[in-house]
Amino acid sequence: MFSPLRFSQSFSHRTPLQSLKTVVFGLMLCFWVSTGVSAKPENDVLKNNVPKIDYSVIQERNHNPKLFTQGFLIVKDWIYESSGRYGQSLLARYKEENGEGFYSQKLPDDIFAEGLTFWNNSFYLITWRNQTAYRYDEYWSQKQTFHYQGEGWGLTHTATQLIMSNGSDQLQFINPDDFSVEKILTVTGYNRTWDLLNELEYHNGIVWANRWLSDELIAIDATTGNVLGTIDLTELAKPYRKGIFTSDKVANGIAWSEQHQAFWITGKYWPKRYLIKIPEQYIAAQIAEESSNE
Ligand SMILES: [Ca+2]
Repeated sequence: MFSPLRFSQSFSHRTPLQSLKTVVFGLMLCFWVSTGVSAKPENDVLKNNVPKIDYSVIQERNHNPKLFTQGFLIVKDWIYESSGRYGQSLLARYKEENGEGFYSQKLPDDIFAEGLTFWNNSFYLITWRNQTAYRYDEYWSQKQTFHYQGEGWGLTHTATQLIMSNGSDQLQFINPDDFSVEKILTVTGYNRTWDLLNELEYHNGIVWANRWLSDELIAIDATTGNVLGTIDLTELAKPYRKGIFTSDKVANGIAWSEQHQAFWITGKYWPKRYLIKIPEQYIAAQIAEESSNE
């Protein structure tokens, strides 16, 4: 938008009255333009109505910047991660509190590791395009292999099922015994598309999801697929994105900390992880119970 001051200066050879008229006209034009811009179509208003979930960072810790974080979770005070890319994929673990005790186990070169979760004393790992999932015991000894259709992106679990994303707007609920798809939930709400769902974390009736290439964390009702709200991680991600559109260094990784009653979040190649506190209503279990009673 132009400046009324600069506009009047460019006509400085005119009389003071003419210049005043020019300034007044410029100000009116500015007002009209700004009013016009703020009058948004109804759909845009609806988009903006997605509830924004506030958060505060209560701790900050170093994160291994070599990890292309795909799976991110906590088991018994240890953070577990799966790191992606062909030829570089691995499983890693370290202490939640201080990052000490770092240990990693390389995966075969032809595997692009994606989501990781822990259910019934077993780790489950999915792969991007290998259409293969692996079950490991708690010491990462491989115990079982499964095959599935499509791509594998994020993985988490409820008490009875694994939940898997595949880059679309759908969540697949999977039987951990045979990896069969038992239910598919489409994520909907606010007239928006919620595709590119990536890393996941289930807690008390809500599936939390990163969206690829976005710094937006989504809260999804695990019973209905309705979006409950979003957390904007732009401020935390900004130093790593450096304003450049890139598929690297995006926010990816959310892990529930039972000890802190908060979520650790991180991103691909991020040198930091952050413990964020969110409002109690999104931590308690009422949302899923209310939904399932409807
Ligand atoms: Ca997770």
